[in-house]
Amino acid sequence: MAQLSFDPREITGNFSVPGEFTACETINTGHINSTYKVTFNEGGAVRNYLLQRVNTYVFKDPDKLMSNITAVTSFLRKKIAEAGGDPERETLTFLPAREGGYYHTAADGGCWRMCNFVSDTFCTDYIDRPETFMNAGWAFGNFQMLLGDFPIDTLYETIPDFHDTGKRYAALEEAVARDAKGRAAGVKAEIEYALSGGEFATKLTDLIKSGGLPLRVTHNDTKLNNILFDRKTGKGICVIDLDTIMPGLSLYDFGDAVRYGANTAVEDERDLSKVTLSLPLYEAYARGYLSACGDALTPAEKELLPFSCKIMAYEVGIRFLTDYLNGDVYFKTSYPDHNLVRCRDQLALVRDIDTKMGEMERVTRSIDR
Ligand code: GN1
Ligand code: MG
Repeated sequence: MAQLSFDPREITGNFSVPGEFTACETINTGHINSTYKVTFNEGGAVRNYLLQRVNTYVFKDPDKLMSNITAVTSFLRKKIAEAGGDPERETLTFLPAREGGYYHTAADGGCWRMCNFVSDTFCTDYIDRPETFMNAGWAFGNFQMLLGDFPIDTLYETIPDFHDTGKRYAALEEAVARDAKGRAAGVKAEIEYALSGGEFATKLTDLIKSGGLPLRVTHNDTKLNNILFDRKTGKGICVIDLDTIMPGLSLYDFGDAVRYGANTAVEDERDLSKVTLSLPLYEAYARGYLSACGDALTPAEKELLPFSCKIMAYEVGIRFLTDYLNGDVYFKTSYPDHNLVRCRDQLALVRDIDTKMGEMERVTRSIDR
């Protein structure tokens, strides 16, 4: 067992889990929370669970966070059961903490939670074949469909203005002006290009205000690695990382998934010649997504699907740049200029998407006939 900074037996002892703790393994995925697989022996049977330390710098109110998540997962459990599915495998179930509620506050202030570990699934950061990405599109489309009649007003905004690209733009301007770490002079070109996005940064939020786009219950962090795929069938069966479920736009979920999964490079590729938007992958995702929820989308939503990929790549690109300028306080990083590398990658993707916009629009229309 690698060195851990906490005692997993002690932490898991604060939850109602049957059996004896036997092992803890770190799962290195995600830029925000810390995740572990813990194993218990329940009368001779091996039982796995997921244990997570929530990043409370990012999620400042664990009560509201867990209230959103438990409301949504119980709603999903019912829907899945009604449709003849298996709620144990198709959604997350959080374990009650002994102190009440669904999280445990440790002596050092750490916020911990536990949920089921869905067996016989895999989680991936890259696409081996378009079919996997089509299955991802179906999974996030289906997630949105299932939550179509969830009472949206009962959700808390866990991170206010999360996908308000205009506000992300203002935060970048502020970071440039403050230049907390003296890094701005070294990234003038990136700042200049990022600030040239002001002309389209508010396009989606303006449409919300004018009534041109409907608010829906959305996931808001639809990275490929936030889906569990069934090992046997390859289908995307369970959507995970539910922290940012909030009222949002279907376009946030679509664009975010494509900017991550249809990138021909990883999110932190240094060699920008490898960073392009794969049209076959775009098409695969759009097919899967529209097959699950296309009927529920408005014409305006459908028309903006290609643009959503550009704005979501742009938004996260400027978030990485902002965090780089602020001294890497938000995203986990593995080396000193990690956020800058990620920013360059995403802004290169924006440029590439610009050259492919016409083709993406044609592909989208051909699917939605
Ligand atoms: C974060 O936690 P993770 O790695 O799934 C971030 C997303 C970004 C993403 C970029 C709460 O997601 O918004 O798009 O990194 N989540 C939060 O990779 O900020
Ligand atoms: Mg994640």
